[in-house]
Amino acid sequence: MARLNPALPNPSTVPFLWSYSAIRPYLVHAGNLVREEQAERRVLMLVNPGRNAAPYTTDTLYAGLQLVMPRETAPAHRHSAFAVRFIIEGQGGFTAVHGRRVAMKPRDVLVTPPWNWHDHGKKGAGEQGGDDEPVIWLDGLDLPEFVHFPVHFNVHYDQARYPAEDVGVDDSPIVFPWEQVEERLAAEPGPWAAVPYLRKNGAEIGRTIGALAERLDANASSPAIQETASSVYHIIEGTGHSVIGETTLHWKKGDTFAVPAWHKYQHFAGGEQVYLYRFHDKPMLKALGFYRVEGADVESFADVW
Ligand code: 1HN
Repeated sequence: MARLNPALPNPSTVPFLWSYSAIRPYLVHAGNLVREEQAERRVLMLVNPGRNAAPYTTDTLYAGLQLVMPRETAPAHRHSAFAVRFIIEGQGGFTAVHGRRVAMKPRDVLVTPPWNWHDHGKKGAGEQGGDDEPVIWLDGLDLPEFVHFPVHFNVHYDQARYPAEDVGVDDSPIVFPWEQVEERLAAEPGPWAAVPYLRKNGAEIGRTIGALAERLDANASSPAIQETASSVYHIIEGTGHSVIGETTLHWKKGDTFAVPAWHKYQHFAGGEQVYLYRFHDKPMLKALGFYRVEGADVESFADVW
């Protein structure tokens, strides 16, 4: 009974940082080792040492780095899981989502809604906009939920690519161009600002997962927050550190870190401007009635009939 009714949230995952410069060589090595036909998706899973098993980056969120080599196709499939992708590096990457192909530009965010056919590719040297380098992005998926709800479906399309037409970034609801996000952040007052990625109708990008971008001016800090949501953060630009519970994580551009539920967290920028990308499980927690944040009136969490 006590185990089922703890006094406080008790996530198993721990605050943890994956250094881009430390893990990128393994991903690039996998690009040469694991052939296109051997892997449906070539991903370096960011497995939290607190659980030591995929798909847990936090207890409710999966994060991983995905790599596509020039002229490759990560073949078309569709699944119940939702995905949000932050493009880290590489020119000439593209993703086709349910019949519409869009460019994957560094710093843009792209969404793959549930049950949409999707395949990813990358143009090679000699193709317009392509070169010999891989494209690399950060995937965020709601995969841990399907451990509790074992109802996940994944099907393969019978060809590598689902038929798709090219669509401009401005005409696609699944792309969030960085230039627009940067402008919105610049328009916010104060040394710390956060702007959410939202659908045109104002809804969160996913039923399970939401995302936002944050700006911290040089030497600024974010407000300290303790909430039942967990998050994955990625450093778009700058250096600094975060205090998460009892842990301090120092970060720089390209790094990714996990913030488990109910660990008080706060970010501190170094001597230059910082941009952070974050995805979190707040939409799911709110839908289920599990969202709670320290400092709010606890009586407001009573579901009074
Ligand atoms: C998946 O389907 C994708 O569709 C990315 O790009 C990462 C990690 C584990 C299982 C399925 C994708 C994934 C994945």
